[in-house]
Amino acid sequence: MAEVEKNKKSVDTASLELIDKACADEVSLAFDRAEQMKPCPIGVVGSCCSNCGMGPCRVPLPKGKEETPEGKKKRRGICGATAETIAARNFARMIAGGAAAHSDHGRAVAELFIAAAKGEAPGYEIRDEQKLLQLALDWGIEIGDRSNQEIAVDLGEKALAEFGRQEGELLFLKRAPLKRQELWRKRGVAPRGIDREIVEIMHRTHAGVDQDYQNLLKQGTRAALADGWGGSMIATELQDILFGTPAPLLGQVNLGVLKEDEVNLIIHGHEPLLSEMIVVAAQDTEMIELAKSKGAKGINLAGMCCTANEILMRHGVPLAGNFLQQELALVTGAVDAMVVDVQCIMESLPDIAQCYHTKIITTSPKAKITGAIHIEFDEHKAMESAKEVVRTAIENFPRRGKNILIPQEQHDLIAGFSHETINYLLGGLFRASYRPLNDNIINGRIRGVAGVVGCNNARSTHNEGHINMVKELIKNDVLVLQTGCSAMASAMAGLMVPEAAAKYAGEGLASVCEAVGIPPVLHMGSCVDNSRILIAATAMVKDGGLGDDISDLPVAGAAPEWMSEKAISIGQYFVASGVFTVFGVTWPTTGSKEVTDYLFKDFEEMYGGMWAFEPDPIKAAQLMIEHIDKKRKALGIDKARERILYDMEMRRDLI
Ligand code: BF8
Repeated sequence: MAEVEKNKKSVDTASLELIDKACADEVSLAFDRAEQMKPCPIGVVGSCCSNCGMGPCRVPLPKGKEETPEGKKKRRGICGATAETIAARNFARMIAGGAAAHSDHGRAVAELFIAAAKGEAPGYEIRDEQKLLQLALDWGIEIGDRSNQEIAVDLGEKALAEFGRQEGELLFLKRAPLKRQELWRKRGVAPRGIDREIVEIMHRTHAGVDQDYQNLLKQGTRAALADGWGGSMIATELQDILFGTPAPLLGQVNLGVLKEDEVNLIIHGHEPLLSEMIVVAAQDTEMIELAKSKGAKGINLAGMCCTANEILMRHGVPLAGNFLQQELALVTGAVDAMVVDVQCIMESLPDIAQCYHTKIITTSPKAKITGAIHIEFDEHKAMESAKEVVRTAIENFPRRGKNILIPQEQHDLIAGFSHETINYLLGGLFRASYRPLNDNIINGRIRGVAGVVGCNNARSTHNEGHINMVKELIKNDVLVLQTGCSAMASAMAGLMVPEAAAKYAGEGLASVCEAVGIPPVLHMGSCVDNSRILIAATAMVKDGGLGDDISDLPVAGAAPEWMSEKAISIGQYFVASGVFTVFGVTWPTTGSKEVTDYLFKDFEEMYGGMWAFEPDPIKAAQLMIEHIDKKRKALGIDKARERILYDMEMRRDLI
């Protein structure tokens, strides 16, 4: 493989080493398939409709031509659907897919939460009592002298009812700034039940229903808000109560976390319900003894994708890698089992596993893969399920072959930056607040805050977009909050340790990070934990001095390597919450200028936040900085940015 070509696949040396090994082992990877199969040029811009049996209808713009009134008339599907309707329907369906994935995750958490509170799920217990009581208060659940279990049953049932709420508004909307809530009501996008909004997208995008692209996008917005301020937020909050709210801890990232002399079990997917129990099962003496009897020194757990983020944030379990590294983990030849639940799991895994010795284990009745072993996770007997998974990995250890390559790369990172932790780190236990952050934004040491999130995409160089964008932002004094695969990319580049501030951040941001003792890039968790970023933004508004809505804040969002429908839903709820959000790689509505302009321009007037598309991560970061500066100007704090060298005493004054 030519050097240039190889380097285009990833910027991570561990990944490049394994891409070479896969080539030698004749294993086909997503990187190779992306080269062999180019995207359909009509589908990629949202101009293909396959919603009925008369199609698929393709309505592309004539090549190299601007839209003409005559041409526009011709761009219709068999049913008469215009290019605008088709692009908007496709976009809305992407939101529905993404919101459904996050929200069904939230529902599974709510169901386990209720079972745990009723004592029907042994092994699970309430870990964050303070958060339980706070949420019960917020939702008007009686506390009195009731036990935590009684309160938790009511809370879980109320959370579960949010999915099927037929009327009114989701309870968590009340957490948003008042002005934002009013805007959602005025625009008619304050969501009812999460399921209802998703079903309504599927109804409206059926052939012959909603044929007004603006009206379709309105429903898309409503469903996306039901994800961010509903399903995802429920998942995050209930997980915190049940498994513990994350606090800063040291972790490691990259495929170098695998161990040659231990049983390697990778936990991959999204819902932390089973993985929490696997963490406990792997520490069981019976399991450790079994591993030793098979010749291993111990059991090494490592995470992949968002499950990795969940168990890193709460237990410090190392991160093996992000989305495009799942196949590469198998190529090491050192993974004895990979257990998966739902979302972002490549169907190629069992095939690749056959070239080595790895067992792929599915656990969810919602996600089976041909060629995998299925060990169904039963929350009522969670420890039994977890032990069976761990035992399967251990028993497979002696089958490990000699064709092994574990790359050296692994980096330290500090994770665990929940909203509560940031609040505490900034303000202390008794005066926890975002005030110091706001003050440092107002005085210009911090220029603004960016959320950089989302996936890897085999159509762009693995991790390059994330790392370049984040470096550009922190260099320009923008504090970066991260989740998902994006967070892992930054961690692999060494950006999530406190020393990164002096090395990569601008002078102002570095001085604040050094004074508080935080990295310039904060890991806030998995993709459902983007809800933590919404809460952080709201806390900034509520602490004062930066306007009275999220759209007034000097903040921006991005997903430079997005690929999942979940990313589209996340982007849409950020935009509708007032955040300028820029995506890289590709944009799925460019087949219709009207639809794209509506999302990129008109949305700003409607919601204060809007979309943008820019595949170059540095240019995208500059767009974000421009937006941040625009907001600073509107707040009258643009003059405050000064350039001064700080001595120790001045640094102490920063906090
Ligand atoms: O939910 S960032 S590739 S792993 S979709 Fe998937 Fe994208 Fe990674 Fe997590 Ni989020």
